[in-house]
Amino acid sequence: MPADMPRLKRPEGAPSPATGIVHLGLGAFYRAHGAIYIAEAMAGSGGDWGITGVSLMRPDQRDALKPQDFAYTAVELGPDGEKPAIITVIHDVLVAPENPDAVLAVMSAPSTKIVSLTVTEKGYCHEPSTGRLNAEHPDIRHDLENAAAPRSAIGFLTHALNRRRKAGIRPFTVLCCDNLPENGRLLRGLVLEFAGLLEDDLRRWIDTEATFPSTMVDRIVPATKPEDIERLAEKTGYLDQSPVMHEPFRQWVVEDNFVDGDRPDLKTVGVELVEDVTPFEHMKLRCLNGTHSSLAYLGYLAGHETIADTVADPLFAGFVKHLWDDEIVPVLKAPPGVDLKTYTDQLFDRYANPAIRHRTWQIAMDGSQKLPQRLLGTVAENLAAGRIPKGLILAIAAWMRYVGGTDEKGKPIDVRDPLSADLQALSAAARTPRDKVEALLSVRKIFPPSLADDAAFRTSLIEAYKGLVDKGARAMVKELPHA
Ligand code: CS2
Repeated sequence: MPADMPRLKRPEGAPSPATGIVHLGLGAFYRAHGAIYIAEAMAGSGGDWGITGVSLMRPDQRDALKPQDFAYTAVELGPDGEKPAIITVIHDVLVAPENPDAVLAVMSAPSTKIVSLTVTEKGYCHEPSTGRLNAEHPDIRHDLENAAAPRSAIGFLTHALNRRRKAGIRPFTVLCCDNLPENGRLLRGLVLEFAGLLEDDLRRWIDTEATFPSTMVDRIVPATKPEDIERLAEKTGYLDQSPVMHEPFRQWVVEDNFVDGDRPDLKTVGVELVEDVTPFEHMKLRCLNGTHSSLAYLGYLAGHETIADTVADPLFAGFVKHLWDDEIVPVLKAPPGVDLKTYTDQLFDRYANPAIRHRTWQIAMDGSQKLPQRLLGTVAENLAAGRIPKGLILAIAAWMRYVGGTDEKGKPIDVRDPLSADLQALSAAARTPRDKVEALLSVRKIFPPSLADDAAFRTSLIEAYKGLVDKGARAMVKELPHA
């Protein structure tokens, strides 16, 4: 790339609407999904729905985007090549630790109508197995004492809502866009729990006045790699330090429950506005994210770098179809108007897209926060129906092997998980495969007792884990039906 390559700039005449939305957690996913829908809704129907992004931890996004006036390129990676589009809907990015007051100020401005979030599963400071607030979490403890300088998403939401209440301003709608079951209801529960620890009146006000619509979000957005930046520069002739790469497919299902009905015109840009998101969320979390995690742990152990590489291996292609046909779909209720066979066939094609280099290692991150909603519910429902879902159980065993921190060649694995130190220590302290499985099953933040104590589940999990140690991931996948 030539050293004097011009930097991407906000195009002349791009509209600059006032901030109507504050988004917490400005990662690649939101910039390739929600932000694009909002930009299209405004282009078609107008409205002041400009976005102020907030990074809760690091300054990287702001530092990359600011010299570009917060414009960035979204690159669609489809079968007929790469299609870049310049997105200009974000007009400021704040870095919360640098100036938490500025974040609270924009969240409590009367023009802000929606606060949306993609802070990842661990950003909710909750217990994945129960959905309750982890009141012992250091950020939660800090935020209960520091109304003017919170750290967590829950702290920012509640303290900003409190500022609005005290100033006589209507609350904003809280729009959760993370892959959590009934994400709006869950987040509402967490905010109410936190508010209740502060002040009963605040809790009551949020309970009656604010809304937390649940959403189902879907688009595969692998992390941008340095070579993506280079390739894009060569193609476009400008340097974008923070483009996002995404597949053509997208879906957003949203409960139409906004404070005072105030929202962008989402319907005209393909957002499905429904009364109950739950069946859509279950379908997506279990069919997509559940198999994504299964392929990530088993694929990683088998030496595959990406999801596309993993399903290009016929053994794993058979495995994932077996998971859908025999273990996941039989215990799933289809959302209205959806044929699950068509849905999972399409999922397979999405995984197989060779342009999407989505690393198994990336998806393997934060498994302790993902397992319950992605895999454990489906396993429990199979067991209740008298079936042992051996494929999903093998995936859980692969997660256990993965968090042990050593791969099949004896090399260390870079395990990224908020519980990684505890999980690795538990695994290391146990001697036999049985002891290791039992030690990890005792982690109550992940495994509810009803599942951990199920004898058939335990036996099958120990068998699977032993098999992974003795024979390896590929051989174990091979032993399953259909594979
Ligand atoms: C993936 C998701 O990283 C992961 O855990 O399973 O990010 C997945 O790509 C998206 O949910 C797709 O909508």
